[in-house]
Formats: sequence, C-alpha cells, structure tokens
Amino acid sequence: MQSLAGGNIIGYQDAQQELLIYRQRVKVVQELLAVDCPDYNKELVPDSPVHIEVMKWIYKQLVETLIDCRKVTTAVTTSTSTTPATPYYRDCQELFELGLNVSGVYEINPGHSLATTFKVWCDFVDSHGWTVIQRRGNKSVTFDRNWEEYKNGFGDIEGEHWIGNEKIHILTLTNQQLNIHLRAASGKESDGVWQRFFIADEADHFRLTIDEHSHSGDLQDTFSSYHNGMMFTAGNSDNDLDSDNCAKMWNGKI
Ligand SMILES: [Ca+2]
Repeated sequence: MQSLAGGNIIGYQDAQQELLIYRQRVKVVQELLAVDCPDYNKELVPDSPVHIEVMKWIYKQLVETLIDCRKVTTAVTTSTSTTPATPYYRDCQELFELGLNVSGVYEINPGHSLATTFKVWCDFVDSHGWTVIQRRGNKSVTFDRNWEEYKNGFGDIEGEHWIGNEKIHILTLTNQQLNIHLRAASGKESDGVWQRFFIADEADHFRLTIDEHSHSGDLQDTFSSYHNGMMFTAGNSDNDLDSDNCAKMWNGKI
C-alpha cells in the first residue's frame, strides 16, 4: 500500500509538471499566432484549469492553425512580393514543439526580426530540438581562427562548423541549455548538459555564463569550472587569465 500511495503522488506530480509544460507550449504558440494569424480562435484557450489531455488537444489545434496560417501567408507573400516570408522560430526547440522531428538545416529567428535570421543545423533527439552551435569530427575544417572568424562563424553547417559568437549571443538571450555530445574513437558516446547557458555581447568579449551546479549527464564536468565567467580568446585577441594566449597554446585543437 505504501508504494502504491507513493506512486500516486509521483503520478500526480508528473501530471502537474506535464500540464505546466503544455501551458508554456500553448503560450509560445499563442505568441506566434498573434503575429501570423491574429484572427485565430482565442476562445480555444480557457482561463480556468483543464485536464492535461484537454490541454494537449488545445495545443495540437493551435499548432495546426498556425501551420495553416503560415502556408497561406507564404503563398500570398511569394505571389505578390519579392520579400521573403520571415520565419519566427526562435530556436530548434521551438521547431520541435511545433511538431518537426527530422534533423537538418532550418532557418531560425531568435530575435524575431529580419536582422537576426540565420540557418542552423537542428538535431532532434529524444524530446529535444538542439540548435547545433559547433560540430567537429573529420578535421576537414581548421578551428585555428581569428577573432572576426569566431565572431561571424566559419565552416559548413552541414559538416564541421562554428556558427559564430554573435549568433550564440542572440540565441542565448532566451533561456538555453548547453549540451556537449562526445563520441570517442571507441564509439562510446557521452553527454554533458548545463543550464542557463549565456554568451555576452562583443563589448564584454563574449563572456560565458553557465550554471556550473546544474551539470547532468555521463560526460564528466571538466568544462564549467574552468570556463564559467571567462571572456573569449582568439589567437589575435587575448582575454583569458593565463599569462599566455590560450588560443595560441592550443592552436584551435580543443
Ligand atoms: Ca592570456
């Protein structure tokens, strides 16, 4: 009986948590609908609490409405104007929540303005849409780069690349997690995840902030204690605390 009671309590908490997540998802879609489809049926979202299954149904209806609206908007735009339709997806997680689950290149718009539209690789894994900021593997691209190159990005987003400190700054203005995924030569894969990942602007030398107490995953945390609060260093711009230039010491190897 005791374990059954415990199970009920856990089940209740899970349902509450899931309801909270779906309320947040509905809020995100409502914001997008207000831009692309202001005449949508707002009465679909009740003020009073509802069952989780009802909330899931509401979310699905809103997403379908948004997709339909965007199809119409895009068709009208392409037939009457040369101005491209503005995508309003903040990041890959938002795309995932809208129902996309095939990894690949997508256009995102973290600042919701034309100036901040750019292409990224989205990795849809399990229940996440990860926006890839760096990929390394076959060493076809050198990472021994200068400040401007790290600022603006380099490489090919379908292969090895760094998307650029400016873009990471804009992306992390909204709450983001950082996932470092490593595959060893043996084939063993491991992940480290940290919360509240933020890169400051260029005036603050793209300083890194991360919640170093939030580490989870099977990748050992040798990252946050060294780098949290540190400014970015490139071969031609030394902003690290070491008496030497760390970027030059490692030549972009790590
Ligand atoms: Ca230094």
